[in-house]
Amino acid sequence: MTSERYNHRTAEQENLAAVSHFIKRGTSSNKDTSETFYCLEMFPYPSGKIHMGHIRNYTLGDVLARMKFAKGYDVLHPMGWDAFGLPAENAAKEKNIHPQSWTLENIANMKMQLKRLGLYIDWSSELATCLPEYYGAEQRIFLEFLKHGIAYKKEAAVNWDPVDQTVLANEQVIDGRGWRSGALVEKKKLNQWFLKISDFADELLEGLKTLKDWPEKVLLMQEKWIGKSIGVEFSIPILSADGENICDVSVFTTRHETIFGMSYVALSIEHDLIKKYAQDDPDLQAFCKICAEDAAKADYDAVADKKGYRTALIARNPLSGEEVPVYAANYVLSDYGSGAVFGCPAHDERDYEFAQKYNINICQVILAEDDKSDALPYTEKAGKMINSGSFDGLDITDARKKILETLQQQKVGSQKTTYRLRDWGVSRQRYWGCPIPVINCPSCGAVPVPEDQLPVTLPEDVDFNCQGNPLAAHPTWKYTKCPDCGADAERDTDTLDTFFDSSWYFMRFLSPKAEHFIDREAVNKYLPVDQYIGGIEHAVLHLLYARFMTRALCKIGAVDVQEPFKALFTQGMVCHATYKSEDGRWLEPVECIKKDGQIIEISSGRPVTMGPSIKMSKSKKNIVDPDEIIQRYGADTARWFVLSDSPPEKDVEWTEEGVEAAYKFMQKLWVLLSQSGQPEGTATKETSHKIMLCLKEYDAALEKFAFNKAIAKIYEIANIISSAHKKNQPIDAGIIQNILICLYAIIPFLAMEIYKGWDYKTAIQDMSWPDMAKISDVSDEVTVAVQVLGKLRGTLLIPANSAQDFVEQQVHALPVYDKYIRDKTVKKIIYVPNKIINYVVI
Ligand code: ANZ
Ligand code: ZN
Repeated sequence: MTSERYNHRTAEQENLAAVSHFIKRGTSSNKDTSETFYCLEMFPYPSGKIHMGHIRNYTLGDVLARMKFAKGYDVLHPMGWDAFGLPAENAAKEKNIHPQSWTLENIANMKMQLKRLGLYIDWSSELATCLPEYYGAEQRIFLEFLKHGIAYKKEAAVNWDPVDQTVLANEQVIDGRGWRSGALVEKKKLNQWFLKISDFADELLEGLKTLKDWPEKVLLMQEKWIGKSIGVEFSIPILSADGENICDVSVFTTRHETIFGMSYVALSIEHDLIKKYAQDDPDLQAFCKICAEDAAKADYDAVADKKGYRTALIARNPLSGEEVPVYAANYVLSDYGSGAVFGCPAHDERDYEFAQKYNINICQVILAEDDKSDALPYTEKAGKMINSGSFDGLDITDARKKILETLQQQKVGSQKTTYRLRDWGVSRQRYWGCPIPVINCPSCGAVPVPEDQLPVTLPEDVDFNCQGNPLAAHPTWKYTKCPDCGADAERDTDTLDTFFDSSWYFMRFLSPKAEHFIDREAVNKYLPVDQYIGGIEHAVLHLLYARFMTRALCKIGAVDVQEPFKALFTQGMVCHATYKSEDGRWLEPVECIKKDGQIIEISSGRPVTMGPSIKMSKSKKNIVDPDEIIQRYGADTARWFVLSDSPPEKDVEWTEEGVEAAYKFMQKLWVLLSQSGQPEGTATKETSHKIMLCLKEYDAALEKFAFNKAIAKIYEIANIISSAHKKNQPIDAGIIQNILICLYAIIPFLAMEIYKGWDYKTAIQDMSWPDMAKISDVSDEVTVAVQVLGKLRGTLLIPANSAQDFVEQQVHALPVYDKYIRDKTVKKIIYVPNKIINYVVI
C-alpha cells in the first residue's frame, strides 16, 4: 500500500483549470443533436463573500451538471450576479464607496471563490444585472410591456418604508414592517409603474398543475398567493336614515346561501360611500383615521381587534327586504372583492365576534344535519336551510343553486371570481437599479425613451447622503427633452424592483451580450430550465415573478415557452451550533476551542455556552468561512461534506468533526483507489460486480437528488475494496476507472488526481458516464456457501444462477465433501440459488 498522503493543496491547484474547464456542446447556430440539459442555481447577490449556503447550493448544481455532461447531454450551466439592490447603496453611504465599485469588487472576489470550488460553469455567458448591457436589455423589455399594455402607470397607495425611504411591494411588508429595515410601514400615494400580473392570475394558477417536479409545498404557497376564490357578487340597496334610496353597494361573498342571515353590512374605511359620509361626520373621520394607523402597523389578515363604526345608513336585504345597519369596519379589506361585505354572524367567525362586540342581532339560517348546531357560529358548509323564506328545508347545495338563480333573475347578482394576487408595483425610489426608460413631458405625458437612446444609464456622480432617491436628487440627470414634442421634460427617476432583474436572467444567459433582449431560438432550445435549485425563501415572489415574466414574454411573442422551470429543488439550510461568551456576546466558532470536554473562548480562556444548531447567520456569528475550510481541507472535502450528511432538502449541520471525517475519507479514497495502493494477487469477478452494483445505485440516487444516499454508496464501495485488499485481491483497473468517473462529479480534484496515476488512455473529463443499464442486478459469478447441517463448511465460486445438479457436482470436488459428507447418508439438499447449498446428513 502507498504511504504517500494526498496533498489536496498541490492537487487542487494543479487540476483547477482542467476541472473547471467548461465544454459547450451546442449553440443555437450549431444544429447539435444531443439533448439539452439546462442546470441552474439561483444566482447570488454579490454581498462580498460566499457563504456555506452558496457552497451547498452550487455544489448540488455542479454535481448534476457534471453528471449530465458525462452522460452526453448538451449542458448549460451558467452563472451570474443579482447585482442591483439596497446593500450597495447602504455601503456607499457607510463606506463612501460607489455602489458600482463595491458591487464589481464583490463580484470579482466571489467569482474567485466559486472558481476555487472547481465549479463546472460556463463563465463565457456570465452576466451581472447592474451592467448596462443587461439593464439596457431589461429597459427594452419594459418598453415592450408598455407597448402591449402589460406595464401601466397609476396613482396608488403604496407601502412606504420611512427608514429605507422607499416604496415596498406588498410581499416586502412582513407583519406591517419593512422586510429589510423592520420599520413600521406607512401608506403613501404615489404615481407608480405596475405590471399586470393579475391578468395572468388564472394561467399562473393553471400552470401549477403542469409542474410535476416542483415541491408540493411550493405549489401550495403559490396557489395560496394567487388566492382564487369563486363566489357571488350582488348589490344591496342603501337607504338614508329617513328611508330615502341613496345607492347600491356591491358585496362579494363565498356564502351567498346565508343571505337571509344578513344582520349588517360592513364597508372598508376606503369605500367611496364611507369617504363621502366621513366628510360630514367628524366621528366617522376620526374612526377611519385610527383604523388607517392600525392598518399600517399590522397585517390586515391578522387584525385582532375588530373595530366598527355604526353609520346612520341602512341596508335593505335584496331577498328578504329586511333592513339592517351599515358599519365602517377595520376588518374589511379595501382591495379585495368590492371592499364591502354582508355580515352573517351565525355562520362566520369574524362576523360573530363583531356582532357580539356591537350587540348585533344574530340569525341562524343553516341547521346542521345532526341537529346539534346550537353552537354558533356554525361554519360548516353542510346542512338544511331555516329562516330563509321559500328556501327553508332545502339542502345547502340546492339552496346555493336556487338562491344564485334568484339573485340572477332579479338582476342583483351574479357569479364572480376574485383573486388575492395584485398587480406588481415595480417602481422603486432608489439609485442602484435599472432606470425606468420613460420621459415625463408636461404635454405628452409618459413618453418611452426612443430605442436609439437606450440604454438609459445611471449617472456616476451621485450624492448618496441626500434624503430620498439619489437619482432624483442628481442636479442634471433627469432634465431632458421630450422625444415627441421637444419641450423640456424630466426622466422617470424611479428604478425597477430588483425582482424584475431576476425574473428573466435565466433567458438572458443564452445571449448575455446581445442588444436584443432575448435570442428567441436559443431560449426555445434550452428552456425550460431542466433543474432549478435554490432556497425555499423564494417559493413565492421570485418564482411567481419569473413564471409571470416568461408568460408575459410569451404573450408578446418574444419566446415560445410558458413555464420557465421544469423541475425545482429547494435545498435546506446549512446550520451550526451557536456560542455565547459569559458576558453574552455571540462568538464565532473559530473564537472557541474544546478543552478538557469544555468549550472555552480562546482569547480569554473563559467558558462558553453552546446553543442549538441554527441557520448560519452573521447576527448569531455561527458562521464558518468557506475560504478557510477550502484552504485547510480542500474544496473536495467541503463539497463532500455539504452533500454527505443529510438529504439535500433538509438542513445540514456543519460540525468540525464532520469535516474532519470527510477529510480523512478523502485520504482513504486516495489510498484505496491509487494504482500503487493495489495489492498483488487476483481480483474476483464478484467484487467487481458488487462495486458496479453500488455505482448503479449511486447513479440512481443522484438522479433522484438523494445525494447523501449516493455518498453512502461510495462508503460501501470503500468497504468492499478494503476487504478485497485484505484478501490480497486488487481491483480491476476498469472498475477503478468507472468509480473515478462517477466520483469526478462530486470530488473532481481528487478523482482527477488519482486517475492521472493510472495509465488510462482518455482523460477523465472526456470519459462517458458508465452505462448503468448494462449492469445486471445479478453478477455472472457468485459465491455460494456450502453448509452441512446448517454449519458453514466451505464456499464455492460458480456462475450465477447455476442449476442444482451443477452445484452438487462442484461440491463433490471440494475437501468438505470428503470430510463431512461422503461417508454419511444425505437425507436432503437445500439449495438457495446464488446463496447456499445445505446438506442434511445423518
Ligand atoms: C358573507 C358570508 C357569510 C361570508 C358567511 C362568509 C361566511 P375568501 O374565500 O377568502 O374569498 N369578504 C369578502 N370581501 C371581503 C373584504 N374585502 N374584506 C374582508 N372580508 C371579505 O373569502 C370570502 C369571504 O370573505 C366572503 O364571504 C366575505 O364574507 C368575506 F357565513 O360573505 B362572506
Ligand atoms: Zn412632449
